[in-house]
Amino acid sequence: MNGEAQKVLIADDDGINRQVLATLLKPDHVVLLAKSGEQALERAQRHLPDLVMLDVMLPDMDGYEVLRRLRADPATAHIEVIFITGMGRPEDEARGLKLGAADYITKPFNSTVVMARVATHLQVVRQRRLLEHLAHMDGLTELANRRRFDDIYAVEWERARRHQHALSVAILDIDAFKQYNDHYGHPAGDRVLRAVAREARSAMRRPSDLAARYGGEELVLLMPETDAAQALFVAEALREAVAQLLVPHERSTVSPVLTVSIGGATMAAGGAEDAPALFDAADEALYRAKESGRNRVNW
Ligand code: GH3
Ligand code: MG
Ligand code: MG
Ligand code: MG
Repeated sequence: MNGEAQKVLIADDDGINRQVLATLLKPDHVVLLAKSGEQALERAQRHLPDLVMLDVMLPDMDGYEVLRRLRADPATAHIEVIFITGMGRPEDEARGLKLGAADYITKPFNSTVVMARVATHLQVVRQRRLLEHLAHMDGLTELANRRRFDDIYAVEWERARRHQHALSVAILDIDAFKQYNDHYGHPAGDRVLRAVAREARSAMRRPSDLAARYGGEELVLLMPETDAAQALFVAEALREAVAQLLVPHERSTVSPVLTVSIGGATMAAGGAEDAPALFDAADEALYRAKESGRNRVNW
Protein backbone atom coordinates (compact mmCIF):
# COMPACT_ATOMS: atom_id res chain seq x y z
CA MET A 1 0.00 0.00 0.00
CA ASN A 2 3.01 2.30 0.21
CA GLY A 3 4.30 2.10 -3.33
CA GLU A 4 1.11 3.20 -5.06
CA ALA A 5 1.05 6.63 -6.70
CA GLN A 6 -1.22 8.99 -4.78
CA LYS A 7 -4.07 10.86 -6.47
CA VAL A 8 -4.18 14.64 -6.51
CA LEU A 9 -7.15 16.60 -7.81
CA ILE A 10 -6.38 20.10 -9.10
CA ALA A 11 -9.47 22.31 -9.10
CA ASP A 12 -8.83 25.66 -10.75
CA ASP A 13 -10.72 27.56 -13.43
CA ASP A 14 -7.47 29.02 -14.79
CA GLY A 15 -6.04 26.71 -17.44
CA ILE A 16 -2.48 27.93 -16.97
CA ASN A 17 -2.57 27.28 -13.23
CA ARG A 18 -3.95 23.78 -13.80
CA GLN A 19 -1.24 23.14 -16.34
CA VAL A 20 1.60 24.38 -14.14
CA LEU A 21 0.45 22.37 -11.12
CA ALA A 22 -0.21 19.28 -13.23
CA THR A 23 3.26 19.46 -14.73
CA LEU A 24 4.80 19.72 -11.27
CA LEU A 25 2.83 16.79 -9.89
CA LYS A 26 2.61 14.43 -12.84
CA PRO A 27 5.91 12.61 -12.55
CA ASP A 28 5.02 11.10 -9.17
CA HIS A 29 1.25 11.38 -8.81
CA VAL A 30 -1.97 10.54 -10.56
CA VAL A 31 -3.34 13.95 -11.50
CA LEU A 32 -7.05 14.72 -11.92
CA LEU A 33 -8.33 18.08 -13.16
CA ALA A 34 -11.46 20.13 -12.56
CA LYS A 35 -12.46 23.57 -13.88
CA SER A 36 -15.38 24.28 -11.58
CA GLY A 37 -16.70 23.54 -8.12
CA GLU A 38 -19.26 21.07 -9.40
CA GLN A 39 -16.62 19.27 -11.43
CA ALA A 40 -14.30 19.17 -8.42
CA LEU A 41 -17.02 17.59 -6.25
CA GLU A 42 -17.93 15.08 -8.96
CA ARG A 43 -14.28 14.07 -9.52
CA ALA A 44 -13.67 13.87 -5.76
CA GLN A 45 -16.64 11.58 -5.22
CA ARG A 46 -15.77 9.40 -8.17
CA HIS A 47 -12.00 9.08 -7.71
CA LEU A 48 -11.52 9.72 -3.98
CA PRO A 49 -8.22 11.58 -4.38
CA ASP A 50 -5.70 11.72 -1.54
CA LEU A 51 -5.41 15.48 -1.85
CA VAL A 52 -7.32 18.34 -3.49
CA MET A 53 -5.51 21.51 -4.54
CA LEU A 54 -8.40 23.91 -4.47
CA ASP A 55 -8.70 27.37 -5.96
CA VAL A 56 -10.96 29.74 -4.00
CA MET A 57 -12.41 31.74 -6.92
CA LEU A 58 -14.28 29.31 -9.11
CA PRO A 59 -17.03 30.19 -11.59
CA ASP A 60 -19.94 28.33 -9.98
CA MET A 61 -19.18 28.35 -6.24
CA ASP A 62 -16.26 29.43 -4.12
CA GLY A 63 -13.64 27.00 -2.85
CA TYR A 64 -14.92 27.33 0.71
CA GLU A 65 -18.26 25.95 -0.44
CA VAL A 66 -16.51 23.09 -2.25
CA LEU A 67 -14.66 22.25 0.95
CA ARG A 68 -17.87 22.41 2.99
CA ARG A 69 -19.58 19.99 0.61
CA LEU A 70 -16.61 17.62 0.63
CA ARG A 71 -16.77 17.55 4.43
CA ALA A 72 -20.54 16.98 4.42
CA ASP A 73 -20.26 13.73 2.43
CA PRO A 74 -18.88 10.85 4.53
CA ALA A 75 -17.16 9.41 1.44
CA THR A 76 -15.11 12.58 0.85
CA ALA A 77 -15.07 14.05 4.36
CA HIS A 78 -11.48 13.04 5.11
CA ILE A 79 -9.84 14.12 1.87
CA GLU A 80 -7.02 16.60 2.51
CA VAL A 81 -7.50 20.00 0.92
CA ILE A 82 -4.91 22.65 0.18
CA PHE A 83 -6.22 26.03 -0.90
CA ILE A 84 -4.13 27.57 -3.63
CA THR A 85 -5.40 31.03 -4.30
CA GLY A 86 -4.76 34.65 -5.17
CA MET A 87 -6.68 35.72 -2.08
CA GLY A 88 -3.79 36.44 0.20
CA ARG A 89 -5.40 38.35 3.07
CA PRO A 90 -4.83 36.81 6.48
CA GLU A 91 -8.61 36.61 7.05
CA ASP A 92 -9.01 34.58 3.83
CA GLU A 93 -6.31 32.19 4.96
CA ALA A 94 -7.79 31.94 8.47
CA ARG A 95 -11.21 31.17 7.00
CA GLY A 96 -9.82 28.38 4.81
CA LEU A 97 -7.91 26.79 7.66
CA LYS A 98 -10.88 27.08 10.00
CA LEU A 99 -12.99 25.18 7.50
CA GLY A 100 -10.52 22.34 7.78
CA ALA A 101 -8.05 22.88 4.94
CA ALA A 102 -4.66 21.35 5.61
CA ASP A 103 -2.80 24.28 4.12
CA TYR A 104 -3.19 27.59 2.33
CA ILE A 105 -0.88 28.64 -0.47
CA THR A 106 -1.07 32.03 -2.13
CA LYS A 107 -0.45 32.77 -5.79
CA PRO A 108 1.95 33.49 -7.30
CA PHE A 109 3.50 30.43 -5.73
CA ASN A 110 6.99 29.05 -5.68
CA SER A 111 7.09 25.61 -7.31
CA THR A 112 9.60 24.14 -4.92
CA VAL A 113 7.63 25.26 -1.89
CA VAL A 114 4.38 23.93 -3.36
CA MET A 115 5.97 20.57 -4.04
CA ALA A 116 7.43 20.40 -0.53
CA ARG A 117 4.06 21.17 1.05
CA VAL A 118 2.25 18.67 -1.16
CA ALA A 119 4.81 16.02 -0.23
CA THR A 120 4.32 16.74 3.48
CA HIS A 121 0.54 16.45 3.30
CA LEU A 122 0.64 13.32 1.20
CA GLN A 123 3.02 11.76 3.70
CA VAL A 124 0.49 12.48 6.45
CA VAL A 125 -2.22 10.86 4.33
CA ARG A 126 -0.04 7.80 3.77
CA GLN A 127 0.67 7.45 7.48
CA ARG A 128 -2.99 7.87 8.36
CA ARG A 129 -3.95 5.15 5.86
CA LEU A 130 -1.35 2.84 7.36
CA LEU A 131 -2.64 3.47 10.89
CA GLU A 132 -6.22 2.90 9.75
CA HIS A 133 -5.19 -0.32 8.10
CA LEU A 134 -3.41 -1.51 11.24
CA ALA A 135 -6.34 -0.50 13.45
CA HIS A 136 -8.62 -2.68 11.33
CA MET A 137 -6.37 -5.69 11.16
CA ASP A 138 -5.70 -8.60 13.45
CA GLY A 139 -1.94 -8.86 13.89
CA LEU A 140 -1.70 -12.64 14.12
CA THR A 141 -3.83 -13.69 11.16
CA GLU A 142 -3.79 -10.44 9.14
CA LEU A 143 -7.53 -10.81 8.73
CA ALA A 144 -9.88 -7.96 9.55
CA ASN A 145 -10.35 -7.71 13.30
CA ARG A 146 -13.58 -7.75 15.25
CA ARG A 147 -13.99 -3.99 15.27
CA ARG A 148 -13.69 -3.95 11.49
CA PHE A 149 -16.12 -6.83 11.17
CA ASP A 150 -18.67 -5.12 13.42
CA ASP A 151 -18.50 -1.93 11.32
CA ILE A 152 -18.81 -3.71 8.01
CA TYR A 153 -21.48 -6.05 9.28
CA ALA A 154 -23.64 -3.07 10.27
CA VAL A 155 -23.14 -1.45 6.86
CA GLU A 156 -23.83 -4.65 4.90
CA TRP A 157 -26.86 -5.51 6.99
CA GLU A 158 -28.28 -2.05 6.31
CA ARG A 159 -27.53 -2.38 2.60
CA ALA A 160 -29.12 -5.83 2.41
CA ARG A 161 -32.27 -4.57 4.09
CA ARG A 162 -32.52 -1.49 1.90
CA HIS A 163 -32.00 -3.35 -1.38
CA GLN A 164 -33.77 -6.51 -0.23
CA HIS A 165 -30.71 -8.65 -0.86
CA ALA A 166 -29.79 -11.84 0.92
CA LEU A 167 -27.01 -11.64 3.53
CA SER A 168 -25.16 -14.64 4.93
CA VAL A 169 -22.94 -14.78 7.98
CA ALA A 170 -21.00 -17.75 9.32
CA ILE A 171 -18.86 -18.40 12.38
CA LEU A 172 -15.97 -20.85 12.23
CA ASP A 173 -14.46 -22.41 15.33
CA ILE A 174 -11.49 -24.77 15.38
CA ASP A 175 -12.29 -28.17 16.86
CA ALA A 176 -10.44 -29.34 19.97
CA PHE A 177 -8.05 -26.42 19.73
CA LYS A 178 -7.37 -26.40 23.43
CA GLN A 179 -6.02 -29.94 23.15
CA TYR A 180 -4.02 -28.89 20.10
CA ASN A 181 -2.31 -26.13 22.08
CA ASP A 182 -1.82 -28.40 25.08
CA HIS A 183 -0.18 -31.10 22.99
CA TYR A 184 1.73 -29.18 20.29
CA GLY A 185 2.33 -25.90 22.10
CA HIS A 186 0.95 -22.42 21.70
CA PRO A 187 3.33 -21.33 18.88
CA ALA A 188 2.21 -24.34 16.83
CA GLY A 189 -1.38 -23.36 17.63
CA ASP A 190 -0.70 -19.88 16.30
CA ARG A 191 0.64 -21.30 13.05
CA VAL A 192 -2.47 -23.42 12.66
CA LEU A 193 -4.68 -20.42 13.30
CA ARG A 194 -2.83 -18.52 10.59
CA ALA A 195 -3.22 -21.41 8.17
CA VAL A 196 -6.96 -21.62 8.85
CA ALA A 197 -7.20 -17.85 8.37
CA ARG A 198 -5.48 -18.15 4.99
CA GLU A 199 -8.01 -20.77 3.91
CA ALA A 200 -10.85 -18.57 5.12
CA ARG A 201 -9.52 -15.62 3.15
CA SER A 202 -9.16 -17.61 -0.04
CA ALA A 203 -12.66 -19.07 0.40
CA MET A 204 -14.06 -15.55 0.08
CA ARG A 205 -14.72 -15.10 -3.62
CA ARG A 206 -16.21 -11.66 -4.04
CA PRO A 207 -14.66 -8.31 -3.19
CA SER A 208 -17.57 -7.66 -0.84
CA ASP A 209 -17.05 -10.93 1.07
CA LEU A 210 -15.15 -10.57 4.32
CA ALA A 211 -13.29 -13.01 6.54
CA ALA A 212 -12.43 -11.66 9.98
CA ARG A 213 -11.02 -12.90 13.26
CA TYR A 214 -13.81 -12.52 15.76
CA GLY A 215 -12.14 -13.80 18.89
CA GLY A 216 -9.42 -16.25 19.96
CA GLU A 217 -9.90 -19.13 17.53
CA GLU A 218 -13.16 -18.00 16.00
CA LEU A 219 -13.38 -16.51 12.55
CA VAL A 220 -16.42 -14.95 10.92
CA LEU A 221 -17.39 -14.90 7.28
CA LEU A 222 -19.64 -12.24 5.87
CA MET A 223 -21.15 -12.84 2.44
CA PRO A 224 -23.39 -10.09 1.08
CA GLU A 225 -25.84 -10.96 -1.71
CA THR A 226 -25.30 -14.62 -1.01
CA ASP A 227 -28.24 -16.92 -0.34
CA ALA A 228 -28.17 -19.84 2.09
CA ALA A 229 -27.40 -22.47 -0.58
CA GLN A 230 -24.43 -20.52 -1.98
CA ALA A 231 -23.08 -19.67 1.47
CA LEU A 232 -23.44 -23.24 2.66
CA PHE A 233 -21.46 -24.33 -0.38
CA VAL A 234 -18.65 -21.87 0.43
CA ALA A 235 -18.60 -22.91 4.09
CA GLU A 236 -18.54 -26.59 3.24
CA ALA A 237 -15.66 -26.03 0.79
CA LEU A 238 -13.78 -24.17 3.54
CA ARG A 239 -14.38 -26.92 6.09
CA GLU A 240 -13.07 -29.43 3.56
CA ALA A 241 -10.06 -27.25 2.65
CA VAL A 242 -9.02 -27.08 6.33
CA ALA A 243 -9.34 -30.87 6.71
CA GLN A 244 -7.24 -31.25 3.54
CA LEU A 245 -4.41 -29.30 5.13
CA LEU A 246 -3.82 -32.62 6.90
CA VAL A 247 -2.48 -30.96 10.04
CA PRO A 248 -1.94 -33.87 12.45
CA HIS A 249 -3.97 -33.61 15.64
CA GLU A 250 -3.31 -36.66 17.78
CA ARG A 251 -5.41 -35.44 20.69
CA SER A 252 -8.54 -34.61 18.72
CA THR A 253 -11.56 -36.73 19.52
CA VAL A 254 -12.99 -35.76 16.13
CA SER A 255 -10.41 -36.79 13.55
CA PRO A 256 -6.68 -37.54 13.31
CA VAL A 257 -6.25 -34.19 11.54
CA LEU A 258 -7.25 -30.68 12.49
CA THR A 259 -10.86 -29.79 11.69
CA VAL A 260 -13.24 -26.91 12.06
CA SER A 261 -16.94 -26.50 12.69
CA ILE A 262 -18.96 -23.78 11.00
CA GLY A 263 -22.37 -22.40 11.84
CA GLY A 264 -24.14 -20.06 9.48
CA ALA A 265 -27.33 -18.10 9.04
CA THR A 266 -28.86 -16.23 6.13
CA MET A 267 -31.23 -13.33 5.96
CA ALA A 268 -33.18 -14.11 2.81
CA ALA A 269 -33.83 -11.37 0.25
CA GLY A 270 -36.54 -9.19 1.75
CA GLY A 271 -35.96 -10.74 5.19
CA ALA A 272 -36.55 -8.84 8.39
CA GLU A 273 -34.31 -10.21 11.14
CA ASP A 274 -32.17 -7.58 12.83
CA ALA A 275 -28.39 -7.78 12.68
CA PRO A 276 -27.79 -9.19 16.19
CA ALA A 277 -30.50 -11.82 15.67
CA LEU A 278 -28.89 -12.96 12.42
CA PHE A 279 -25.52 -13.23 14.14
CA ASP A 280 -27.06 -15.10 17.08
CA ALA A 281 -28.63 -17.55 14.64
CA ALA A 282 -25.18 -18.29 13.18
CA ASP A 283 -23.79 -18.76 16.69
CA GLU A 284 -26.65 -21.11 17.51
CA ALA A 285 -25.96 -23.06 14.31
CA LEU A 286 -22.29 -23.34 15.33
CA TYR A 287 -23.31 -24.66 18.74
CA ARG A 288 -25.41 -27.35 17.07
CA ALA A 289 -22.53 -28.24 14.70
CA LYS A 290 -20.35 -28.76 17.77
CA GLU A 291 -23.02 -30.71 19.64
CA SER A 292 -23.70 -33.00 16.70
CA GLY A 293 -20.09 -34.14 16.38
CA ARG A 294 -17.91 -31.25 15.05
CA ASN A 295 -16.07 -31.15 11.68
CA ARG A 296 -19.31 -30.07 10.04
CA VAL A 297 -21.26 -27.14 8.70
CA ASN A 298 -24.66 -26.35 10.10
CA TRP A 299 -27.03 -23.65 8.84
P1 GH3 B 1 -14.31 -27.08 20.65
O1 GH3 B 1 -14.13 -28.20 19.69
O2 GH3 B 1 -15.53 -27.21 21.49
O3 GH3 B 1 -14.26 -25.76 19.97
O4 GH3 B 1 -13.08 -27.16 21.65
P2 GH3 B 1 -11.89 -26.14 21.82
O5 GH3 B 1 -10.87 -26.77 22.66
O6 GH3 B 1 -11.44 -25.63 20.49
O7 GH3 B 1 -12.67 -24.92 22.47
P3 GH3 B 1 -12.35 -23.94 23.63
O8 GH3 B 1 -13.17 -22.70 23.42
O9 GH3 B 1 -12.51 -24.64 24.93
O10 GH3 B 1 -10.84 -23.56 23.46
C1 GH3 B 1 -10.40 -22.62 22.55
C2 GH3 B 1 -8.92 -22.61 22.64
O11 GH3 B 1 -8.38 -21.74 21.66
C3 GH3 B 1 -8.40 -22.13 23.96
C4 GH3 B 1 -7.30 -21.18 23.64
O12 GH3 B 1 -6.09 -21.53 24.26
C5 GH3 B 1 -7.14 -21.32 22.15
N1 GH3 B 1 -6.79 -20.04 21.52
C6 GH3 B 1 -7.54 -18.94 21.45
N2 GH3 B 1 -6.85 -17.96 20.82
C7 GH3 B 1 -5.65 -18.47 20.48
C8 GH3 B 1 -4.50 -17.95 19.82
O13 GH3 B 1 -4.44 -16.81 19.41
N3 GH3 B 1 -3.46 -18.79 19.65
C9 GH3 B 1 -3.48 -20.07 20.09
N4 GH3 B 1 -2.43 -20.84 19.87
N5 GH3 B 1 -4.54 -20.57 20.74
C10 GH3 B 1 -5.61 -19.80 20.94
MG1 MG C 1 -9.98 30.86 -9.94
MG1 MG D 1 -14.07 -21.31 20.66
MG1 MG E 1 -12.79 -24.49 19.38
